[in-house]
Amino acid sequence: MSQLVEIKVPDIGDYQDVPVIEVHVQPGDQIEVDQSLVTLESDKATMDVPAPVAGIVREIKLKVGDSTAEGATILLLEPSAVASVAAAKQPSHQAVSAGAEKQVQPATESTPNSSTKPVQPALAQAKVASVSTATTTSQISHASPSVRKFARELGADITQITGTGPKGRILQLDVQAYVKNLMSQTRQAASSTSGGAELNLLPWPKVDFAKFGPIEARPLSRIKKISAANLARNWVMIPAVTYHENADVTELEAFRLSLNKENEKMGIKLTLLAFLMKASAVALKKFPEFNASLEDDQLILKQYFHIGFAADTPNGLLVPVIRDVDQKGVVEIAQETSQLAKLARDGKLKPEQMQGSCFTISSVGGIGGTGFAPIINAPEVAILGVSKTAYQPVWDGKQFQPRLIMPLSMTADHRVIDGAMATRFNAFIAQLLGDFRRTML
Ligand code: CAO
Repeated sequence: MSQLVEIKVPDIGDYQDVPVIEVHVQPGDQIEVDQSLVTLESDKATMDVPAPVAGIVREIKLKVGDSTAEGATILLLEPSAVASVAAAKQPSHQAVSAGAEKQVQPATESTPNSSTKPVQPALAQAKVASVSTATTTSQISHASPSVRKFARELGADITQITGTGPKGRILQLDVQAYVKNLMSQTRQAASSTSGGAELNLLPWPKVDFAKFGPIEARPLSRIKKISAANLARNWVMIPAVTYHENADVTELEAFRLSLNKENEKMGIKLTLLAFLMKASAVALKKFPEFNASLEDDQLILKQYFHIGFAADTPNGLLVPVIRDVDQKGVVEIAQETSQLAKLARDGKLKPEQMQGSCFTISSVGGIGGTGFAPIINAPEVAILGVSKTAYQPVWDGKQFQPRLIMPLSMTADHRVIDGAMATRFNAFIAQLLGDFRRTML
């Protein structure tokens, strides 16, 4: 009967009752020197116990969930001929000093927030003692604690990863490549039209804010979560450019105020938004590429003119849609926007009232601002941002005149709309707002 060695937990510092979080081998496995046997996790660090000698695992004495400490037996190993020389020279059941074997790299990883006390330079090496018994073989994953921890954090199954390091060791790069590959497969399966973009971004920074002062964690509303995902995709996927223009709305505003005075008793209020909608529908007709969506390699040009408007609600941003704006008058548009904005604020908008939009207007003019870069509401190709009108001195050739100026900020998808066309579109809208009679032409 061949001689067995008892592999023990080496010096792990002052820790007692350290939980076993992974057992990397099983009876019958052929293992090599330095191969990870188990991973222990103290409150400060994750530590791998590497094999001090090569051989075949005969019996495992620890399991996941056990608590252990220095000197506890991990497993019984039948040393292979070459690697076992040093161990075989030792008498049965007698511990071999860790330092007597090949030196092993420290294999610890501090957890975030780990305090000042350093963990002992790793599990330098498992202690070995000899016993007796018999043999078989198999292969297992080979990775450092930090790489195992990294894989665990990403939810990656380390046993499925192929190592490219020395002796097939799994490196952090291998884990990244594995996760990247999985994500890319998932994306391809999820959407054949996604374009296959791979960002290869760094993980989001994790900060324990409470370390710096009091905090309150407030869950995002359902609407915010949905719009966050949409906005992030649109921001990343669309090569967008924002073009700025000033519209002189002095006459338009005077006209609007006079109409509102006339219609006061009927309870009808015309807002600038209604005029902007009407002007946009006229501009979309003149510039069909703005009334379009990019689908694979073709542009879908729409022959209807439905326009969405961003509505600020207590639960987040919603975009109600006015249908067939080109066929409606400003009064009707104003009434519909006010009804839909109320439904949005009351959380009563129906899904169909938010669908089918060709172009979106985001007006923060009632609040303020001098310009901003709105994010396109995909699959649309442009969005018009509107900021607060204000009197500005405008040179008329002889003198400065006080004119009411509305800042327009239009973001366009550069894959469909180039800078010249975008600027023409903006200038045309400004022209319509400058003399609203032009919308009838
Ligand atoms: N410049 C100056 N004043 C403006 C203006 C502008 N561009 N646009 C509107 N106003 C004024 C209105 O005239 C009104 O004043 P009076 O009550 O004296 O007439 C006041 O601001 C409030 O207007 P309103 O908000 O009632 O009406 P609206 O049609 O301008 O806007 C709506 C409706 C739904 C767009 C708006 O309530 C809203 O939610 N805006 C925010 C949109 C938003 O969040 N966009 C950002 C999206 S990206 O995060």
